[in-house]
Amino acid sequence: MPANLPPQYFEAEEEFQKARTPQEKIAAIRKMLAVMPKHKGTEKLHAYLRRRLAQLSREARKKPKVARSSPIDRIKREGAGQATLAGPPNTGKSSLLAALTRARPQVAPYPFSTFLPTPGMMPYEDVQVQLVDLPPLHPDVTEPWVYHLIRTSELVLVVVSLSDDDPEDQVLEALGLLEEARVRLTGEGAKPGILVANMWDAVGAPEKAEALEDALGDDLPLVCVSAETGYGLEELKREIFERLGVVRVYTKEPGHKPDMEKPYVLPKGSTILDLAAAIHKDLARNFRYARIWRKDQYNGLRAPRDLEVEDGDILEVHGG
Ligand SMILES: Nc1nc2c(ncn2[C@@H]2O[C@H](COP(=O)(O)OP(=O)(O)O)[C@@H](O)[C@H]2O)c(=O)[nH]1
Ligand SMILES: [Mg+2]
Repeated sequence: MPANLPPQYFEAEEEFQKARTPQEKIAAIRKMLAVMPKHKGTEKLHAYLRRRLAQLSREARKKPKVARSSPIDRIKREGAGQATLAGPPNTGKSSLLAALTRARPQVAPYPFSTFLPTPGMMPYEDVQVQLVDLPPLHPDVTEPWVYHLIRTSELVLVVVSLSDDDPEDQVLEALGLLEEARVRLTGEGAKPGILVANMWDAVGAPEKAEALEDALGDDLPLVCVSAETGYGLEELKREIFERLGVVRVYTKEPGHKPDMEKPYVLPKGSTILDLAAAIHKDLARNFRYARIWRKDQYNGLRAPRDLEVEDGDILEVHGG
């Protein structure tokens, strides 16, 4: 039996085709059902449209998928490792990021001027280290994502100010807040950290730095700097690289000079086989042997695959 559908039905069908949202589709189907004559010939179509309508209503009731973006999504890991800048308000964390990288975070003479994590790349010799500036640590206002970024970074720079009356108190408060957030920077098995005493140019800074060294020097390496004058920044860069726990390994092809431009950066404790895997996974599988050049020690010696590589090693890896 022919359905004999009226022209309004086909109009509604066209609206359905063009509809983008479940709501628009539902409206079009309701219209199709409303204008459709009801008789034996339209029974099946009617049932089909009712089913479709129920399905679309279910879809429409589901919560719309809003893209919830977290500040963490702003940080894409890059370089030889990641160090976070943590500490009380107004100690010069953002100023340090600006002094060590090309990033231009907001620097302000008042506290709580940093709201979002800001990454920057710090050049050190032939590698780059990612520094991440953060809002300050404070018992009431610090959001959980700040601690999350600290926890997942390789190194924490605890920045305090030598212009503060009591920098030691600043350190203890920061370490306490970090510990509450399950980030322990002192003691056995601690996460790598550096105590950065900024504002070396402030009046009375050397005396306060000495007191800090006496109180905490055994627990955390202390580096005194001034983001303003640049004092101590080279030492800080070196300390950052050293505390990241990585080594740079250079490679060479047989009969060629080594590539001293682009080192492979590997975690300390990596072996020659780990290096082979970093070069190419097939090379680790087909590993035959390697030759190693190490300052004052090896000069092209054949080395076993489980030899630990050291910073500055040059390796020639042979696969089969
Ligand atoms: N004298 C001096 N002032 C600094 C130094 N580093 C930062 N400041 C100032 O301290 C204030 C806070 O700096 P900022 O980087 O915003 O601190 P943050 O809140 O820890 O990010 C600003 O007015 C900076 O200009 C420094 O080494 N010496
Ligand atoms: Mg800041």
